[in-house]
Amino acid sequence: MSREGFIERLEYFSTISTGFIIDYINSRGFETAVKETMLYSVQGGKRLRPALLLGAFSSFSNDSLAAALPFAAAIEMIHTYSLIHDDLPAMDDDDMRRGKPSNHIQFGEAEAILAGDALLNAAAECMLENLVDAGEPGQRASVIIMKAAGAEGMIGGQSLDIAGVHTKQQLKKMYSMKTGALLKASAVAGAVLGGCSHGEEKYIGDFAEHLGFAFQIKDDLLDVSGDSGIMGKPTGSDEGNNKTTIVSLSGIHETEKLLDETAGEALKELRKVEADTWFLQELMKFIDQRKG
Ligand code: GRG
Repeated sequence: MSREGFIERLEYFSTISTGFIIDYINSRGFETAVKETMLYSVQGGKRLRPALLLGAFSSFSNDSLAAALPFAAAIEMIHTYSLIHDDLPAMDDDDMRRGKPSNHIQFGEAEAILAGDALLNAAAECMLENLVDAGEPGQRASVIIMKAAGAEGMIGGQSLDIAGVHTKQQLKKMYSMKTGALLKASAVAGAVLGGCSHGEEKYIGDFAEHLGFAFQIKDDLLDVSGDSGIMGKPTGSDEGNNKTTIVSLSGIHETEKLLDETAGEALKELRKVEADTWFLQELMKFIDQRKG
């Protein structure tokens, strides 16, 4: 499949998951300020997690994507809630997100907290409403997603980050929970919904662990050398906040080498899977080469 074919597919996954999320929020029976604040933050973003979920699903199933869409939407709503809460003054205190003022800058802290809470709740609702149709794979996918978002995954990682990390080992553990867990859950939930075997689930999980680490390595590199216009947020924030990152511990050259090695490891795992994983392979390369 060509690079153009990949970008077309990525945009398609992004369009359908965004459409699903916006329709879902709009279709809810409430007309309070929180609807506007939720809709504000779900717009924008690369939709990497829905792409991973839908790409993994398509590797194992030729069925309509409709079966996987509620789960892709749920994971993106969880990711968006984490960004809203992460930007709050009590957390990372960031004023810009997705190329516009962060939710709390636009609407105030109280509304931003509620927008995040409501998105997390909507994610659970969205999956639960589809459990009858999605059957046992849907139940497993829901558990995979909610666990990855919780204290064993993303929230636990945020807690480790707040406590402070100083060594490469601590940093890797923190990254694997804070950002890696949700990325891994996206790929594994998609594969499970698509009907992968037990063995394939393990390979997809290992692939996604490497992909998640590569994503974070790239994020650290972009913070020192990225284009803030493309990224939709200021660069240099890690150094400004005195944060330990892979770049601060290893330097740019070593970090670039580590990124190549980690992306290579991810692709190696995919070669163990018999299903056609072309989209996931291209997504790994896209993350490696992304500029924002
Ligand atoms: C506050 C509960 C809570 C959790 C926060 C994941 C997380 C935990 C915070 C995110 C903080 C952050 C900016 C980490 C750097 C890596 C990262 C997740 C970047 C944003 O993800 P992208 O690049 O964003 O996929 P888009 O906007 O494209 O979706």
